[in-house]
Parts: sequence; C-alpha cells; structure tokens
Amino acid sequence: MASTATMITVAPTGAELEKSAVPALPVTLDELVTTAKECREAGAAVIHVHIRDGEAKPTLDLGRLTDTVHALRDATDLIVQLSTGGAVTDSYERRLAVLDAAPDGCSLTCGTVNFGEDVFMNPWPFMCELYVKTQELGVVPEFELFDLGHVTSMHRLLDKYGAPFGGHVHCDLVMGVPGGMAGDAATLVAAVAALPEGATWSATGIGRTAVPVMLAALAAGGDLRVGMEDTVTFSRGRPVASNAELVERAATLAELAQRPAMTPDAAREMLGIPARPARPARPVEPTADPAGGA
Ligand code: KMH
Ligand code: ZN
Repeated sequence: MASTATMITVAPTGAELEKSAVPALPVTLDELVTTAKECREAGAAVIHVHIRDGEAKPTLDLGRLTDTVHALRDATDLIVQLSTGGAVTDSYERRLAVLDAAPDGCSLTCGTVNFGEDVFMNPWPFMCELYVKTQELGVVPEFELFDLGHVTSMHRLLDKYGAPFGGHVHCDLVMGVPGGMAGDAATLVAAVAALPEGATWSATGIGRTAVPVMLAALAAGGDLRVGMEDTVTFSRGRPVASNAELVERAATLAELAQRPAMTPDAAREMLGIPARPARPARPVEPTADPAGGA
C-alpha cells in the first residue's frame, strides 16, 4: 500500500560538479548547514551528503565527515545519510571508512556502472564488506540502484546476509545516468516491479530526466530525491538557484499528489532508524573567576 506521505531526500552537492562552474553549489560546512536548514524548511526529511575539502574538491576525510555529521545534527533534525560512493577516484578502503563517522544512514550502490566517461566501481566483494559493516555499526543503508542488474544484486545481498540494520529495505532508483537505466516512466515501473516485497523506494532522475522521473515516482507511489548532485537546471535554460527550490518544487508536487512531505521523524520510523543518540556533552571550559578568589 502506498504511503500517505512522501519522503523527500535532498542531495545538495555530489562529487562531480566544480564550484567554479556552479557557484550555488554548497561546498563549505557553513554552506552545507545553511542549505540543510533551508531544505528542511522546504520539506526535506533526509540529506544525502558528499563533502569537499578546503579547495572545494571532493574528499572522504574522516575528521571532516564526522564534523559534518555533528554540525548537521546540531542544526537540523534531518536524517544524515553519508555517501559511500564518494567520487569515482576514491578507494574502497576510504569508502568503507565513511561509516566510522557514525551517520544515521549511508548509500550502498549495488553494482558497477558506466558513469559518463568514467566507471563507478562497486564489485560484489566490496558491496558485501560494506553491507556487513553497516549491520555491525548500526548504520541504515539505502540501496542505490542505477540499473536493473543492481536490483538483482540487491536481492542477492539480502539473501546472503539478511535484513539491513533497522529491518527495513529502502532503495533509491538513480535514473538517467549515461551508462545506467533510462530515466523514464516505463523503466521506473519495471524497476519497481522487481523490488522486494515490503520495500520502499525513492527515485531521482539525472539532468533533464529529473522532472519526468519525479512525476513518474509520485504517480507510482514512491518517494523522491532531488538536489544539485543530480540536476543543476531547474527548467530549460534556467540554472538551479538553490537546493531549497528543488525541494520546494518536490514538496509542492507531492502535496498535489495527495502525499505531502514526510517529517524526518516519520521517515526515521519508516526506515527503522533509531532516535538520535544524545550527543556527548561538550567539555565545559572553566570560567575565569572575575573576583579572582579561590
Ligand atoms: N559520485 C558518484 C560516483 C553515492 O553517493 O553513493 C557516486 C554517487 C553514489 O554519488
Ligand atoms: Zn551521491
């Protein structure tokens, strides 16, 4: 049965775009936190996070990732999902280490795919190691499916290692990547038909497939992912001004579809993500005694 609300994920940054080419792309921690707050306000429940270094280049630096998780949690109640896909140049070792930043969730891509001129590598042994680590560390995976074969590999993973942490399977159909499945309604319907019983799913269309995929997903009862990681054109010839406007459009369409935007708390419940652990209290700095007494 379709849910009565729509979970909206925002993917604000990605690893592929250059800040110099897309000035509105959030790349610093401050920009990311501001974006997260705006997108929460506009209706997002989940943030899919890639981070950048001091030169705005993609990085999987563990210290920066951990600081980012903390900053997003301090500023919003969004579900913080870290990308384990990183950039196509990232090593498997670094991609596995992302989970040590203790996010609420992570992406887990279920197979290798041609990715424009590049190849996004996700061989079976890596998928298995990453999946087992999510189970051990209590991080809820979102199965990223770029192709129909990835759906088969996800079934294989679930058959071999059992249910994900949290007990619920949620997938994200990433459609329209040059090299992956097409971003159209017929392909979406075929992919959804192949998902496991009881699974929930989001869909996102890359580039010009963003709007058709969003409309098809809403019609088919799915959730939505939007953001500048996936598209930087709002409409023909009009660049995206901010991630929030993409979330706002998704929330408006979800409302029209009679399934308004889901809150982060409701999304947590759906995905089996436990309530946030209390942050350890920051050490209290001793205050200077103005009287100078003992
Ligand atoms: N940047 C792509 C190579 C993910 O976040 O898990 C992979 C990606 C998928 O974006
Ligand atoms: Zn990503």
